[in-house]
Amino acid sequence: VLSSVLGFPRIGANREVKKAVEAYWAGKISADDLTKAAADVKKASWTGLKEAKVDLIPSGEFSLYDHVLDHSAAFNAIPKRYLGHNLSPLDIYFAMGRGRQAEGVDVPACEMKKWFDSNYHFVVPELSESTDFKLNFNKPVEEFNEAKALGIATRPVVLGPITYLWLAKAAKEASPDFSPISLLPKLLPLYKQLLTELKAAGAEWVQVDEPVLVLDAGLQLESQFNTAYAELSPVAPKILLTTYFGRLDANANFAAKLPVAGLHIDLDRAPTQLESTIAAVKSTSLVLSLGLVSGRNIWKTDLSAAIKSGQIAVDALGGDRVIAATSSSLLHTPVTLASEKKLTPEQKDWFSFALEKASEVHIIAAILSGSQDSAVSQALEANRTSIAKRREFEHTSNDAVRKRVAAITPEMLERKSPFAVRQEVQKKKLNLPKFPTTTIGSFPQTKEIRAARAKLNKGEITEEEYETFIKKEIEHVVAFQEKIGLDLLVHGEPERNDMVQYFGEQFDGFVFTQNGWVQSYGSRYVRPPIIVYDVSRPHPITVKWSSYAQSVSKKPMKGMLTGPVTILNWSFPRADVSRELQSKQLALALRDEVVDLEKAGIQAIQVDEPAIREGLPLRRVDWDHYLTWAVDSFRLATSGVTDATQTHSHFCYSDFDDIFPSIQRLDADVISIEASKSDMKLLKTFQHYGYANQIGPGVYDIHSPRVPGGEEIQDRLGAMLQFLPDSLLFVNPDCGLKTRGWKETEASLVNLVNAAKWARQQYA
Ligand code: THG
Ligand code: ZN
Repeated sequence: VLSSVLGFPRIGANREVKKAVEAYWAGKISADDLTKAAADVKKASWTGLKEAKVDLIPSGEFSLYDHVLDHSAAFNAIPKRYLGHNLSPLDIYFAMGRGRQAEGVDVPACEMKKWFDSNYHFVVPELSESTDFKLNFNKPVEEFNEAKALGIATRPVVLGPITYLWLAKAAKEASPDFSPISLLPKLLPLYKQLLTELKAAGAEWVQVDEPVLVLDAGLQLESQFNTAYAELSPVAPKILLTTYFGRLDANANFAAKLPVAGLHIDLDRAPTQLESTIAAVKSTSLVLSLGLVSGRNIWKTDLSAAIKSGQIAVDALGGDRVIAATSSSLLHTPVTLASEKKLTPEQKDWFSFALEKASEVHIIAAILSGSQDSAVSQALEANRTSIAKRREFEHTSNDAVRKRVAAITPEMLERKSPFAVRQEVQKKKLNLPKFPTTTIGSFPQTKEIRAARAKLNKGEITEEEYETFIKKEIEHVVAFQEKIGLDLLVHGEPERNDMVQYFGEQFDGFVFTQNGWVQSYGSRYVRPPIIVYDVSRPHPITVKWSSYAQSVSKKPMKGMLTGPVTILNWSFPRADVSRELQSKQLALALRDEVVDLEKAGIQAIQVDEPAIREGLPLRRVDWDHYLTWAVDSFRLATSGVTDATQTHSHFCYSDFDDIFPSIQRLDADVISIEASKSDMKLLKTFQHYGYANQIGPGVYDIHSPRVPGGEEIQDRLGAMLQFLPDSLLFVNPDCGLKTRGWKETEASLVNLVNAAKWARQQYA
C-alpha cells in the first residue's frame, strides 16, 4: 500500500509566495525573482512531503494565482481583450486573474467562481467557437522536471478535460447555443500532447482530477468521458482518475469502466462509497486510491478508523491495488501546526495541518503494508491517545446553549409584519432617497490599520490607544461618505481582521491560529477560525463601534454582522456534531447582537451571508435539508427586531437560479448581490421569480483595482432597471472594499454617487 497526497498549499510556510507575487505586482521585484521565490516554496513542499515519507508526491499543482487559470494560459484560452497590449505572458496571466489598469491598458479581470463547495475561488475559463487552443507551455512537465532535478520523483497533477470544460463559461462572442463541452474534440489533442510529453519525461503516474464526477452533472457526461479517456490513456502515464468533495453514486457505473489505471475516491466526505466502489472495481485491474485523510478540515485523523477502512479495501483488492491518500488536495488546509505557538498543548493535540496530514497517510499506508517499524507503531499509539482525549473533550457541552437551541420556536423565525408593511415604516424612519446609495460594509484595510492591529497583538500599544486609533479611522470613513454623498453609511470595519475570523475571536467556542492561512483567491488568504465547542456570545461585539459611528453622523448608519451560515462555512467546523446544530448556535449568538444593535439606535443592520450558495450540497437530493436549516438560521438571527429596523444581507458570486425560493424565504428587507460580472443573467432570475424586497445588484466589480467610469455605471443601472422596479433598487458596489486602495475607492464611489443622481433624474 502506497501513500499519497493529492496537492499541497501553495503559499509557503511564511506566505512567501503571496509576498513575492504582490511585490512583483508592485514592481518591486522582477519576474525572475518571482520564479525563484516560487521555486523555493515548491522545493520546501516537496522536501517536506518526502521527509514525511509520502510515496506519491504531487507536482504541477503549484500556482502563482490559480490552477484553473494555469490551464487556460497553457491552452491559450486567453480572451482577446488581454492581447495586443504588449504584455509578457506572465502579465497576461495576472491580467486575466485580477484585471489591469496601467499605462493605457484597461481590462477587467475574468470572472471568479467558488471551487465546488469550498471557500477557494477559481478563474472561470471563457471559451467560444473561436478559442484558438494550443499548448503554450507544459507546466506539469516543467514542475515534474524541477522536482526530479532535486532528486524527488513526483506524480504530476492535471485538471481533467471534462471538468475543465464543465467549469468554463461561454464567452460573450460565442453563439447563443454554444456550450464549452462541445470543444472537447479541439481540446483533446492538447491534453494528448501534454500527457505524451509527461510520459516521455518519465512520469509513471499522472493524477487527472475530474471532480465533476461527484456531481449530478457527471451523469450527462458519460460519452465525453468515454471518448476522452479512450484517446488519452494510450499515450499517457498511468492515469489516476481523481474525484473529491463528494460521492460518485451512479457515476461510478461508468467511471469504474474507463480505460484508466486507478480511481481516487473521497472517503472523508462520502465514507459510504467505500464498499460500493470496491464492488465496482473488483473485477477490473484498477488501483483504488482511498481519500482517508481529510483535505478539507484540520482535525487529526483517527488513524485506527482509517486503517480499518483501508483494510477492507486491502482484503478485497490486495495491497498492490490500494493507495492511502488525502481525500482531496491539501490546498484547503494551512501548511503546518509547527508554526502555532499560541494554541495550548491540549488544543494542538487535536489538529493536523497539511504537513501533519502527510505523515498520517504514511502511517496508514505503512500499517496496511504490515510495517513492523517501531516509529510507525508508536505514531499509531500516540494517535490513539490523542483521539481518545479529544473524544472526551467533545463529550462535554454548554448546557445553556444546547437548551436554548432545543427551545427555538417557529415565531422566533418570523418578522412581526410582512415586507410591504415594513417597507412603509422604514421609509418614514430612514428617510432614504430613491436609488439609495450604500456600500457593502468594509473600507480599505490600509497598512496603518494592519500595523495598529499587529502592535496591539504584540502588546506594543494599549487597548485604549488601539481604540482611539480605530475611532479616528471610523471618523475618517464616515466623513468621507458624507463628503461624497452616500446615503446609508457604514463604519468601515477597521477593527476587523476578517469578517469571519473577527467574530470567531469574539465568540466562545472557537480557537484560532497565528499562521493558519488558507488561499481564498489569487494572493488573498484567510485564517479560518476553528469551532471546537458549543458557540455563545459572552458580550456585545460590534455595538460599541456602530454606535460610535452613528454618534458622529446624522445620516443613518448600517450595522454590520456576518451571518451564521457564512461563519460556519468559512470556519473549520466540528466534525462530531451536525452543521445544523453549529449554525443554530451561531444564529442565536448573532440574534442577541442584532437586538442589541437595534437597542443602541442602529436603524439598519446587515447580516452577510455570502457563503450560503457555496454551502449548498453538491448533490441535489441533499439540498432541501440544507436550505431549510440554513435559511432558518438566517431568519433566527435577524427576526428579533421591530418592523422599523431595516435588515440587509449580502451575497458574493451568487448563482441563484436553483435556489431562488430560498433567497426569497430569507426575507431580508434589502439584499446586495454580486452581479457586475455575470452580465445581468442573475437579474433575469430575479425578474422571473418576481423578487419583491429591495435589492442592490453590484454596479461595479471591486475585485480589481480598476476604476469604473461614470457612464459605465449609468449603463449598468439602466440595464438593471429593465429587470427590476425602480422602487426596489439600491445602488452599491458588488462587494466590500477592504482589499482596495483609497484612491480607486474614492474615484469609484464618486462615480457611483453621480450615477445614482443621474438615475434619480431619469426616473423621477
Ligand atoms: N473572509 C473569509 N472568506 C472569504 C471572504 C472574506 N471568502 C470569500 C471572499 N471574502 C474572499 N475575499 C477575500 C478578500 C480579502 C481577503 C481574503 C479573502 C484578504 N486577505 C488578506 C490577505 O491575504 O492579504 C489577509 C487578511 C488579514 O489580514 O487578516 O484581504 O472576507 N473568511
Ligand atoms: Zn461580497
